[in-house]
Amino acid sequence: MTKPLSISTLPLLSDSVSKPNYDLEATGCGIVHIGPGAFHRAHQAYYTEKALVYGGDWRIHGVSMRSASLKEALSTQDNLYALCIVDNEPETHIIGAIKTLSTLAHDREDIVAALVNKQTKIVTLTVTEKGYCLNAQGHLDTDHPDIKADLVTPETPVSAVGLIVQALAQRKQAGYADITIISCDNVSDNGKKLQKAVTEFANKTDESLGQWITENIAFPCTMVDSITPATEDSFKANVAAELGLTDNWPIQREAFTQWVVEDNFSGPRPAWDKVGVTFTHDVSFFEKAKLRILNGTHSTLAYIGLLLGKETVFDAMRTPAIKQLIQTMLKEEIVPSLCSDNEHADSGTQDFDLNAYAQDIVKRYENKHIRHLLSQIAWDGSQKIPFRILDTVRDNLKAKRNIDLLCSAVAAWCLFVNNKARLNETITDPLDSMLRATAKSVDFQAIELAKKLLSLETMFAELSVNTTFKEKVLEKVNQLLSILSHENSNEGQQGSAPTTLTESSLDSLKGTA
Ligand code: CS2
Repeated sequence: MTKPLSISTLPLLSDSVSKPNYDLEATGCGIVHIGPGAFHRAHQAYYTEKALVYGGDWRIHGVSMRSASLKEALSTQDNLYALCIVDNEPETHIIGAIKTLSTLAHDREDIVAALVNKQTKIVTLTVTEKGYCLNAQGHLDTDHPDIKADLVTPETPVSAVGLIVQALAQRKQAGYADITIISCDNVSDNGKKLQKAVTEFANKTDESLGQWITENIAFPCTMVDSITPATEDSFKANVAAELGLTDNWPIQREAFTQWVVEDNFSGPRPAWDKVGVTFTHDVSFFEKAKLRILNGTHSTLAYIGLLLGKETVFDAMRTPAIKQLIQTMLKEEIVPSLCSDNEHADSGTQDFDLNAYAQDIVKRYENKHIRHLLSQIAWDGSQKIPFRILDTVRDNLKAKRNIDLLCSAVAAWCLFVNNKARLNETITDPLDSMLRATAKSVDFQAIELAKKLLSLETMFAELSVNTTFKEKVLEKVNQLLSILSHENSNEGQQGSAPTTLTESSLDSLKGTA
């Protein structure tokens, strides 16, 4: 039987696998990470692993807010795991940066103790968009069930915001202000939004705590980037064959990785600057460019690709009509929304070549080694679309630029919701039951559903009453329906599946302005 990966089996690995190059047992924790999913393990933990070579007690205590599956999976392997770089030049790294894993339901006291510990100087978070419990205006959503519960019983929080406030209250008492709280999620102005959510929560329990947080605790903004598909069973089997050891939860990512962090810390940090992390005084332009160019087109690919029967980003990009749509969307609707952004003229971003950046991202989508499921990217659409698509729509409406393809992405999401509801399949989205009930209430009529979805204030904010935007999305729903019925009838005639689009199939979605 194959032995498990662990500290004692590390010497069995071949030299081609990189291993922790510091004293694993003697190195303590200095970071608490909330939400240790695949992205954290492939990104921040990777940078921290490299920085550990420069010394310091900077290992990570990972905290899962809900699921115990990671803690269970890695418990038999000393929390070590393989990170595989799947690209033209593959690499395998064993990451040892995560020293401890805890879950809120089982280890609440240990988690709070770790957050309050004097040695903890950094808290990082990857809790996804929904984990911030924000309303459409970017404030703490006090109607959110988790926030409501935490305001009633702040000593047993269930939200990340409530947990951070609980720990900061104790750090205030102890006089330990030297801690920096770093959001690593794809949320625009992520640090500022987290700071707002935390101080708004704190003010509701104790105003002096809110003030102490505002005056002492830094919440730098960040831009994080690396494409990290979820782990599938076939990948696990390949990793076991390569290592000669079992790993219950290896992870993979592309070779490209980037982390830009606002240089605003309340205390010390690992040697991240020596291992490729960029520190700058203003992250917002990087963040906005990445969210709109990468995540905006990713979500578009997901909803349009799934409608057209594609499975992965690679498959979708191999379809000329879809690739063309993405290129046009970048050139005519997304990149211009960033070029007119003069706010950041002094932040060294004037030289940023947005077109080259966009083309590099398109190339990354064409990485044949990555199997990135569109269904994974389609998760949580109600939470992602506002940051990825709607802010660009707002800027374009203001500047009287085209919004046709951005609205096509929103229209494709409406059809995606309708299809899932009709098939009675769960939608991975916090609004799942409401979305499906709405589709059912209109008898799965796509246009009627789109009208209802577009009036959701929580998702569309002021756009929920913007006639130009709403009419454009409805026009795109109609166009997509007619493209789909045309494709399906062709398919029927030829008796072949799945649909193969012609180059011009999606042409009608493009604007004419
Ligand atoms: C993707 C992102 O799943 C998704 O929604 O768009 O996770 C994307 O792969 C990363 O942001 C890339 O940095």
